[in-house]
Amino acid sequence: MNEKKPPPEEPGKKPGPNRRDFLRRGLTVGAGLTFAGTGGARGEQLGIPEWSHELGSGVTTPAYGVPSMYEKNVVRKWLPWFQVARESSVGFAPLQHLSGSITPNGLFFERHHAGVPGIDPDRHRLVLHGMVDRPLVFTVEDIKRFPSVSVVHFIECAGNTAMEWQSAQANSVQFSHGMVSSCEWTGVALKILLDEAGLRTQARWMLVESADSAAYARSIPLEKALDDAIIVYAQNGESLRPEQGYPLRLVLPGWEGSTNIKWLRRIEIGDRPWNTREETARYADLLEDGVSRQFTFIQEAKSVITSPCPEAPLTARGKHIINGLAWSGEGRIAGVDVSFDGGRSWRESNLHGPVIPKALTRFSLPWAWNGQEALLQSRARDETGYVQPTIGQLREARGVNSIYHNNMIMTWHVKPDGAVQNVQVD
Ligand SMILES: Nc1nc2c(c(=O)[nH]1)N[C@H]1C(S)=C(S)[C@@H](COP(=O)(O)O)O[C@H]1N2
Ligand SMILES: [Mo]
Repeated sequence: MNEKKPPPEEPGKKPGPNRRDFLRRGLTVGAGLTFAGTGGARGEQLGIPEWSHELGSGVTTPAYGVPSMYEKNVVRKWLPWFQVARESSVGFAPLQHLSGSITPNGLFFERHHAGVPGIDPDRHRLVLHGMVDRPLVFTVEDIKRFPSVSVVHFIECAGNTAMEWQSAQANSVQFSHGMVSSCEWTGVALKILLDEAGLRTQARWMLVESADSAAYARSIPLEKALDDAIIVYAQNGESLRPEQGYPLRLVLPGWEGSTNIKWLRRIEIGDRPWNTREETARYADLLEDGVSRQFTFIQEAKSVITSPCPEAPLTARGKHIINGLAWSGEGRIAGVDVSFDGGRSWRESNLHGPVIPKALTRFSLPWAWNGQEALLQSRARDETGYVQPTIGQLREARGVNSIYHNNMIMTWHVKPDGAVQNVQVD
């Protein structure tokens, strides 16, 4: 399959001798030009680069394309001291390198509680049982025969930005916010499968369980299951990646990452939550007074500036575009305000459409930077009227024992030399 055969000549498209001569002459002229760099300070001699006078490599090898060799630093990263065992691991998405609002599949953040199982789709089954009239077993092929939907949604781990509850920690947008990503998901509305099985009248909750070795599981109110839950098999046009749940995954738009069960094998319908290990020992918010908030499913509005940021400092004075990402688990982003003075004054940024509910939305604002210090912040608002809180407001409401659901306004301190540092302003 991967033998290198030259592609057949296309007679109609072959450049004639005249065109070639012209190109050669054009390049020779270009070769002597002196270029002023963006800073204007340093001129650069540009010769004819080797790629302009050598044949390229024919059709792409490897057959599944990979990014340019010059993009090798655009990768997921993990922290050596933070959950890198096979029992529990996190890979953070490089938000500072991304454009637009879709995360490429190979850069989607990953969070596993028992590693990535290597599931053979032909041997995988999805069981739907419990308080239903007709228990059902689906193959992956069965699922693909139902009418499908393709929708763009973010997934964010409830633990994204967890390190910042007590003080500024991660001097990196990849580590402070890289547990959010967004894809176009393709699959079947869960409601269709539930209708097929027939819900009993007492049915209120469902248990969703994984085929990984941890049998990772969560309880989900049926209201959500019947609203916009999807059983997905594809992301951004191709089958789910193993690390995103191949071959079947539950997507609950706008709800905390941990409810989006990967490698989904079982749905049980019942009349109350199961209180799984994930619900009792992991995904609860402990408040200052000892009360533990359970089933805090929604990822509320949040935003972060991804350029500039600690990984992308300002390298020259003059015109810049501040840009970043905003999202809300409640619906559409209505607006994102940007502050240069740590939240004392705000300017409205531009949203890059289409603004899709429960999806990442890119925002930007031009900025002339002349070496002045700044405390850069972004503040998202969503269509429900909710406004992203400050860390002070969050601590007042939830104390500092919390791990999850930190959607605070992030502050980047821009220094006179253009370096950017994570700081906290109440
Ligand atoms: N089966 C299974 N599903 C899972 C997990 C897991 O470890 N096992 N992790 C959950 C958590 S905590 C998050 S944040 C998301 C992460 O999804 P991703 O790895 O596709 O980014 O998957 C959720 N679904
Ligand atoms: Mo998570």
